[in-house]
Amino acid sequence: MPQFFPEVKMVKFEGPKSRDPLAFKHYDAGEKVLGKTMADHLRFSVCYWHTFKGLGSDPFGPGTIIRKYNNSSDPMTVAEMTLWAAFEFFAKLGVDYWCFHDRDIAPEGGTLAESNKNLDRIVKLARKLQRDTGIKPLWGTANLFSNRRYMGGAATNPSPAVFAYAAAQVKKAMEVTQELGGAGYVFWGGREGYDTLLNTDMGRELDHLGAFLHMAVDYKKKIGFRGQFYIEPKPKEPTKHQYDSDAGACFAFLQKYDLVDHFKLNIEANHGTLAGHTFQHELEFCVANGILGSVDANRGDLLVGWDTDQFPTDLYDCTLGLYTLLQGGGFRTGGLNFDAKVRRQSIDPVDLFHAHIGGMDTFARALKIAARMIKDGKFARFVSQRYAAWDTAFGRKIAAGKATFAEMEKYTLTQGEPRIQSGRQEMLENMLNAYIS
Ligand code: XUL
Ligand code: CO
Repeated sequence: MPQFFPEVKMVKFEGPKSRDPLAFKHYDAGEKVLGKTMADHLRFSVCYWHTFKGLGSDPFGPGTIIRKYNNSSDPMTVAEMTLWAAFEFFAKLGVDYWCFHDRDIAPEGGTLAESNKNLDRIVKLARKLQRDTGIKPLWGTANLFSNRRYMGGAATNPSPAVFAYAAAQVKKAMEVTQELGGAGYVFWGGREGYDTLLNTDMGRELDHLGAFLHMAVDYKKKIGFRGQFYIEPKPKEPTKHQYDSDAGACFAFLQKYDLVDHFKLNIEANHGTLAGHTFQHELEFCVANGILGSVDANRGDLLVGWDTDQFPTDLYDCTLGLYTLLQGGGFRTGGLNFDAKVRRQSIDPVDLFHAHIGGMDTFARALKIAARMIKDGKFARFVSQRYAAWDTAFGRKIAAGKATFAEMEKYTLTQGEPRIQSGRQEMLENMLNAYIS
């Protein structure tokens, strides 16, 4: 088979002093941190859609990137060559996982049956390449947002026929993910939302989305798929208002429709910031509510208000994210999937390597820093001291729901003005800086 990335050999760990831009300075897959290898903590995954199908198009112009594996007029030949290129890339980078949408890996045909046939052909090749390399899907998903039939949503479309098409597509995508040994399956609400309430029945659409996800849960049981289901929050784009807008909205939805036992969340950093939260906030909310599943690792741009999907290079954000994640017990089925794309001017294949190496090194550094923060326990001690009064008999009684307003009044009348304490934010931020430098 042709080599699609001949300019890059296997990417190796060379340590912080290395000057080779195509070597890891911090990510050493086998190095143990808090008793687990870096590879097991971080569970890196490459996403198929941006890395192999993204060619740099934006609303102002078509793609700028020309790839050798795209060089055929037959879509199935392109699909096969792209898959070969992808596995060469995964292996050279040294990741264990990949993520895909059904329509990323195989072209959509004229009918559902034809699309399924295309998918089956490509999945056969994917199985072979997975066997050769030992690389598996972190998760699979279905593209329910590109085709024009989904312009008004998939599960929340005003037409039940579109709902049915989407369900059929998810059925097949789940089967394929199972066949490839995927550790999970993601539901990102592509166009599940609205552009104007003048044409939208929100209550009905939410009920339909609930019904759709129950059908998926039933089918999962039926075929014995053991992967974890995830919902991926995003507040806007493509619609003005996406229903799964943030972790809080997803949790409320899952509770209302009695789906909490079947789903965890896939938190994407740039979606969190679009929702007006930090990456760490979204993760912390998930940890606090037992719904942390997986991460789409990327970042936005401070000055740009859309989903720029840039590679994660911000050491602060990644450190704080991993600090929360590690305290929440780390990944089980999930991992760090680079849902990120190179910029429009990064037109060379080698740019894909620079991008991923940078993201992996940033998270590896963040992992080591977060592990030191946890080992030292300074931040955790500060927090537990801040809440120490809740560990007295008085505090415990309130927290257990056994106290009354009348008792609170009596306590306050006898004790008088509460003693308050500094939050010490600046001191804590200085402490954090000392770890990061
Ligand atoms: C879109 C997005 C998706 C999901 C998978 O913003 O993040 O690529 O991750 O459908
Ligand atoms: Co994503």
